Amino acid sequence: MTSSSAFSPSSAFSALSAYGWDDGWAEAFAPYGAEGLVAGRVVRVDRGQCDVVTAGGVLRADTAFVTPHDPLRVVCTGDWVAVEPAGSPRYVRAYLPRRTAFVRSTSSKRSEGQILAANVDHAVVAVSLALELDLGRVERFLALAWESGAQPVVVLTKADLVPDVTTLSHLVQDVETTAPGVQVLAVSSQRGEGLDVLAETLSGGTSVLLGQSGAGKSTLANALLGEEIMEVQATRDMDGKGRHTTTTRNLLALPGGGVLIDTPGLRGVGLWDAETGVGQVFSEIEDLAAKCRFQDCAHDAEPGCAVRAAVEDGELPQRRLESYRKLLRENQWIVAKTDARVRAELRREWKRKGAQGKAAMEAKRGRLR
Ligand SMILES: Nc1nc2c(ncn2[C@@H]2O[C@H](COP(=O)(O)OP(=O)(O)OP(=O)(O)O)[C@@H](O)[C@H]2O)c(=O)[nH]1
Ligand SMILES: [Mg+2]
Ligand SMILES: [Zn+2]
Repeated sequence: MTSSSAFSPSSAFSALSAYGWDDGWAEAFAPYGAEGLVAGRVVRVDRGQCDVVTAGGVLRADTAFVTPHDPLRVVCTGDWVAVEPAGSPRYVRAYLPRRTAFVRSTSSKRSEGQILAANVDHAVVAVSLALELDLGRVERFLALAWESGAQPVVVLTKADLVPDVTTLSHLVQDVETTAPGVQVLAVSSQRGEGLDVLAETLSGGTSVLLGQSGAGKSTLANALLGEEIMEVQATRDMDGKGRHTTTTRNLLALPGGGVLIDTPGLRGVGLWDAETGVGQVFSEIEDLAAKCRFQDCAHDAEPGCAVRAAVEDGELPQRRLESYRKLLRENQWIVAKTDARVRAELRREWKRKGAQGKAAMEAKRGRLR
């Protein structure tokens, strides 16, 4: 972006609209504007500093005021901020209330959430076709995406590596059954297939690219941008333990409209309080569950269970039910680590189950005696 000398509120509006500025942001920013602060969007955060795109160009600013102890309230890529017009350092004074936020759990041992991107409309889950499809991982990314408030899109990358169209359409179908309500696209950044359809989908709003390291996110970003902006790794080992190429997040305006945020590959995608997200990923299971005889059916051994009936009919894959249970359990665990009330409820439940299990064991032993 070049800096403009003719700085006026209307030119500010048009310069920032390519970055997603709209009437809602203008309204939220108004009190800061009255204080003489400058509006901008964070394109990169880097150890206490961030780059902010403003109507007058990209500014570097200090984030000390917007780096509180709570990791979910730290300024991040995608935030709209109010920056001081001058100063050395120049400070980000506030960020505007977020519409959506993409949060993951940082590690399985700690209950800390990490915010990856803010104000995102589409979450693009990049899945490489160079590796065997891991539907469980796709479901995990989708749960996080739904929970964030963004609309997920699954992009199967490196389609040029799939030997024939029949195999490719089967792969797309497999992912489609795993992702109800989600658009699934196969693309090749190398050959260009599928890029126009994707560009169209992303043209309205802000999108974040998610996926494992090596999935081809940065290559895809470059292909959509039509220029080499993101650094791409030349070679890599296929086990996902390799060096992460993209180390900082970047936000860029797409030529066909829309804004794209590239992220470094996520080694672990821990859920972060994603019960609603999990429910949406497995919407067909939740629909079936509504038909179970008991409202609190655990789909184990209860009579009149519509979910188990669907598994027996082959209508619902067993893998899918197990995956659903696993993600729900994991999510309960995350929530339990953070919310004392839920934790207490779970403990009571475990005690009850433990007592039931013990009674059942004793009864069994009694019969054997
Ligand atoms: N054959 C083929 N290879 C691709 C395609 N897109 C990306 N690659 C290759 O996949 C490798 C990884 O690509 P990147 O774009 O760096 O992957 P990334 O998801 O950004 O990785 P991180 O930044 O580490 O998270 C590179 O060697 C790319 O050349 C494609 O469409 N076809
Ligand atoms: Mg990358
Ligand atoms: Zn049931």
